[in-house]
Amino acid sequence: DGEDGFMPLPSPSMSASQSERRWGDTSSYTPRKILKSWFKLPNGNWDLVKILSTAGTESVVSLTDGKVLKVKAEDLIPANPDILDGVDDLMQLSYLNEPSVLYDLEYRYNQDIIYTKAGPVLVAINPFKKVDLYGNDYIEAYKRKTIESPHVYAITDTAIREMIRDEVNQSIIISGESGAGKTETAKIAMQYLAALGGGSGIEYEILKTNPILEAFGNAKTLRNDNSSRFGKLIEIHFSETGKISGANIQTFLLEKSRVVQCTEGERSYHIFYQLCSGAPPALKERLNLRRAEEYKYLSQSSCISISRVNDAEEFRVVMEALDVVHISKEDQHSVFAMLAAVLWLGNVSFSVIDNENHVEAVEDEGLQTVAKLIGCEIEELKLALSTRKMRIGNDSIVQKLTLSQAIDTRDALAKSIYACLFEWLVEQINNSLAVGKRRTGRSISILDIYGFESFDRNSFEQFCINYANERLQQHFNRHLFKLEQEEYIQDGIDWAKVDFDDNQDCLSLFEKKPLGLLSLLDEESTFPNGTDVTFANKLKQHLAPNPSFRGEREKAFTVCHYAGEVTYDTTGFLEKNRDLLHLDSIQLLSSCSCHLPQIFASNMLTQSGKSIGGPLHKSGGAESQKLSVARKFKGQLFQLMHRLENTTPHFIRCIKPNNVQSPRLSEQGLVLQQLRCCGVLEVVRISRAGFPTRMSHQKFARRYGFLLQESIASQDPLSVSVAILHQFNILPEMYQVGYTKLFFRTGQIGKLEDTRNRTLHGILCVQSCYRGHLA
Ligand code: AOV
Ligand code: MG
Repeated sequence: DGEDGFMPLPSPSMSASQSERRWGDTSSYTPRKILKSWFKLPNGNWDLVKILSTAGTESVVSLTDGKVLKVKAEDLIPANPDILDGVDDLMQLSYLNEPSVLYDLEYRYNQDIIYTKAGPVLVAINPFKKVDLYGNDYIEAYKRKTIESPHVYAITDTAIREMIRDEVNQSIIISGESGAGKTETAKIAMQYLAALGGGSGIEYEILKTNPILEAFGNAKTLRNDNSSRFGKLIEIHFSETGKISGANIQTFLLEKSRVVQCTEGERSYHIFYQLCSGAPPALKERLNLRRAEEYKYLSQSSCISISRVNDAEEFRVVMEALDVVHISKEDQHSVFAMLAAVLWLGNVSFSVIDNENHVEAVEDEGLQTVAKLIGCEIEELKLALSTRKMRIGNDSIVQKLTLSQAIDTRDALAKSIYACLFEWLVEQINNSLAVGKRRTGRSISILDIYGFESFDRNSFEQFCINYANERLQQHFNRHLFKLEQEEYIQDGIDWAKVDFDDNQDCLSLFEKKPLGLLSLLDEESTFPNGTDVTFANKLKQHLAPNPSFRGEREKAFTVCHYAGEVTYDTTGFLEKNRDLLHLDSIQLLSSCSCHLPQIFASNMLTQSGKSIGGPLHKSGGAESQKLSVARKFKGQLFQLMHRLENTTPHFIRCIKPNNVQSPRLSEQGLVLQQLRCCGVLEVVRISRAGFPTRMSHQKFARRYGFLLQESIASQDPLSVSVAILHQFNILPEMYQVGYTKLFFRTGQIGKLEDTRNRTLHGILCVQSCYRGHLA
């Protein structure tokens, strides 16, 4: 209070919305003394107004366009003095309120400064154009610390230093809505790591995994022309000397429905279009490749090309990258053959053969080419697509399929081949990246998953994606709010608690057993008679009291996510969650003469714990039994969180300034909504009041003790620590001494580190000079 020397006035009643003011320093605000204020215009935008006079509860203000207006004093929100325009860190703002934060971010964004710190979090606003902030000169400058401006390079540099200093693994966790810039940010971080930790050549391989994974795992959606349709954690390993020694990539739930079906205006995976337009003539001929337009899977969404993207050129890049990560030419050829097989499968058609509407696959170019590409007899393929072996009692019978059953079978085969291909490719890449056998156990992991999505129509894929984001948000909350504050209280330092939006309610809605979204989905998926309708009804019946849940008309339901409400349509939920591939299809793949289909089949069988010779199935379906998709995904996410818990996290929040992917356009409402829901503003408030750096007494004494100029009586860590603090003139308000740790405000430990490094460097120089002299 009174940080500007003004007498605090009684708080005005909450008239500007609660959240606009919630963390604003309203109590120290008096419109009479401050000339500039924020006033919300009828169009919802904030205007920086001048206060001309104030009488009672009313003020006369002049708007930026010159108009003069009489307004309620309580509708004015304090603006910061000009000297604080465009500060690097939102923590430095005297008045921390929504319009001031927006103004700061926009002020910087308009000068192409897209990065800003929000306390410990890096905020990155997508420029949607090339900005001159990257490359070797910048990397060098951040390495030498001649630039201080917030940057992905700076946060990555901190991660490297802390990994070495604290001997703790680090993680860089990137979040934000779809299209906000996570994948680009992850690549920028990798670029910096490669530049600093490079030398062995493995860093080059690591960078080349990006074009490969993007080609096979990214696609154009309505939100983002290069949207990641899988989650990725890349763990980069370091040697004792701080050099990259290898890496490992873990991927999460690829959206496989996209292979056979996508919304109007979206595309399937980039690699298909790249292959069709970029394959050299010989390859084209071997795969019997056509133009993308001629494949049903690619033409159905009326979107073949992306503006400013040259698929043929991208294909060249991918082929080169495959060489770099040591995928042999033969394997590459097999990969392309699988892709072509998927495309041709989509063109397989069926004709009705009897009056019970049973069908048979038409023996045309499509069917023939698929058989050739995967290496099986045409007749076998035809059978696998048109019939199903069933076991009833002790008898095995063959059932013919109807058109819709046959199409489902065909599409399921195409999806499985693609998903297996993706997994196999990641495995090959990992084999190649695992060269550094002498592991030190030190690593930096970068997490880039699919961002929160809300479309007009949301299905099972959005359900999984948004659930993952909900988990990640909790990790963020835990670290920045819960753990932070718990630590202060535990260590007995003065601290007033800050509230934050917890998303536990929403997570429980998903995870509670037995009455949560995931459990109910699994339960309904195992009922032979379960349908999307019975599933939706069950949700409404059991989850209605949960504040994060709302039943909708017909088959829909709404979840209140931390990032907003999303209404899901349950159509296809059960089937996508079961994700069954008929045993006939698996058997077909295992009998193929090409090696990839065989590998895929055996992987599928291991996952479902079945062997081919074993019994087929109970009556109903000869399908492989395995974990449901949701269950498996939940398991993966728990494992991921567990891994991240053992690292020091560094958070980057990407913000999407507009919904049309265009440069220079920043919509206040959209930016604000993202800042609000992810808690960035509360983080700033905590950090401003808090002590982000901490070190145990022992560690502090050990690390800086040798810098003491005078010897002290007691050698216990606390006494040594206090002596160091005195010698370096660290002001009392800049630190607190806890029971076990020392807590510092931002920037304090930096001074000590600099002195330590300089001193150590001096000692090393002296030693080597001395040795040189002796020799
Ligand atoms: P996302 O990863 O957050 O979305 P991307 O990283 O794919 O978003 O970014 C979307 C697009 O924004 C990119 O293709 C670039 O055109 C542009 N972009 C983002 N960051 C930058 C930058 N630093 N400089 C220049 N352009 C940028 V999703 O994967 O959809 O959640 O599932
Ligand atoms: Mg992405």
